[in-house]
Amino acid sequence: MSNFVDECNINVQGGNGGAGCVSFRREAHVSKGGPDGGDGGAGGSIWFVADHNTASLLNFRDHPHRKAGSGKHGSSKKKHGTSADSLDIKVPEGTVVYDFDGHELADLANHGDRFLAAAGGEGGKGNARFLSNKRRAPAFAEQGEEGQERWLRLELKLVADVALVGFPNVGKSTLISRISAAKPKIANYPFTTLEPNLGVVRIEDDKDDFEMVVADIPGLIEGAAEGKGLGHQFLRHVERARVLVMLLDLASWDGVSPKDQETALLKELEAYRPELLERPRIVVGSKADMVFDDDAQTHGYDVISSITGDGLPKLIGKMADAVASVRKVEAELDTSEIVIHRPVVETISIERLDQGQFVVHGRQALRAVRLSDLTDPAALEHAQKRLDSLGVNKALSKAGAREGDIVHIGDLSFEYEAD
Ligand SMILES: Nc1nc2c(ncn2[C@@H]2O[C@H](COP(=O)(O)OP(=O)(O)OP(=O)(O)O)[C@@H](O)[C@H]2O)c(=O)[nH]1
Ligand SMILES: [Mg+2]
Repeated sequence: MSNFVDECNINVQGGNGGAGCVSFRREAHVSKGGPDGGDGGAGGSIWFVADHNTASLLNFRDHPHRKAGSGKHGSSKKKHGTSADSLDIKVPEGTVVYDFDGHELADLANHGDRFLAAAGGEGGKGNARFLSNKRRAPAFAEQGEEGQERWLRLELKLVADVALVGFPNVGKSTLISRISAAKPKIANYPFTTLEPNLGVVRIEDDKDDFEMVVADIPGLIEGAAEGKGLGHQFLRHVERARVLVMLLDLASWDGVSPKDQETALLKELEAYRPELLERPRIVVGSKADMVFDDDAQTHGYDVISSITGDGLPKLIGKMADAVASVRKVEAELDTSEIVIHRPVVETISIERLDQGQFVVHGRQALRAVRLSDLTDPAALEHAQKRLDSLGVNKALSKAGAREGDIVHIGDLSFEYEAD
């Protein structure tokens, strides 16, 4: 069970920043007032947030794309565009985030841990920001930055919330196959299950979805704690489960009464690890369709039938309640700090193509040339100054650029001129 890995690929796209506005004040007696174009709003970022009520990555299998909203454009009278909200995507505790090259980017171990999956684009500055002593009427503004887009890979090592415990052949595998998408082998003989099966049980309601991982383990028999049967090696999985469901066969073929099954199971759990008796436990009789529904035969237990479905909603509800309250206690005990993972700050890098061509990479450099009108001489001058102060020219000469080589930054291409 410990190597049961849930995994998915997810595409995240931060929202684009809104464009800055080019606008001039209108006044009755002035033909062209000062620049008053407002800034664009920032695009929304996408965060992965570890959440203890999310138990699987199932959600992303069929819908792998997530996109945050874009910022609004700035407008005249220095009105700034509104920024888009960031988007929190809930992932289970224990989700590990990788890029497609296999590098681990984050390990969201505890409830509340956050990872910036895709940064939203910054809003562009309006022309009001480009006013200077020399430049009285800037006719350009910054365009919004595009949001970051990438594919990420998520992996989760599942740990069971609920373990199904019972004698062989009582219907554990049948139960998990009814309440989750797990497809274990089911047969009418003991020790059908040789390896634990995990299934995710989802409860969808209007407020919030609730998920829990259920483990169907091989049947336990008397003496399991000392190594009899198959149960022993799997008791350690029971050990990690938050809640135990003890399944008692109401129609046991060797006629062991449910009460005696319960007593024997408790004895095994205790012999293996006495603390297991403290674990929240739900006891339920299985195969209710095989007996008359009276106390003499159900022995006063809650009962289910995985064949007819009787009692399953009630059982699932009880399991969810028990799991939720254990998780709540854990969250209160949890003193771990919230880890915020930030992306590495991108610096400028130069890529050399053949035939005297160079590409400049880096967010700041791209931003310097992302202006609304690069045919405007003042805009071009502004861009060049910024590239210079970012050290782009130095970096180009270091990379071997010579007079006349072609340099590409974003949509802009120009001839390199040595100082
Ligand atoms: N009539 C009836 N039969 C059931 C029910 N649940 C399971 N069975 C049958 O009981 C037999 C054993 O079911 P399994 O689900 O394989 O039992 P298990 O507890 O997983 O058994 P092991 O893996 O050997 O421990 C199968 O023939 C099932 O069809 C039920 O609710 N009603
Ligand atoms: Mg089984």
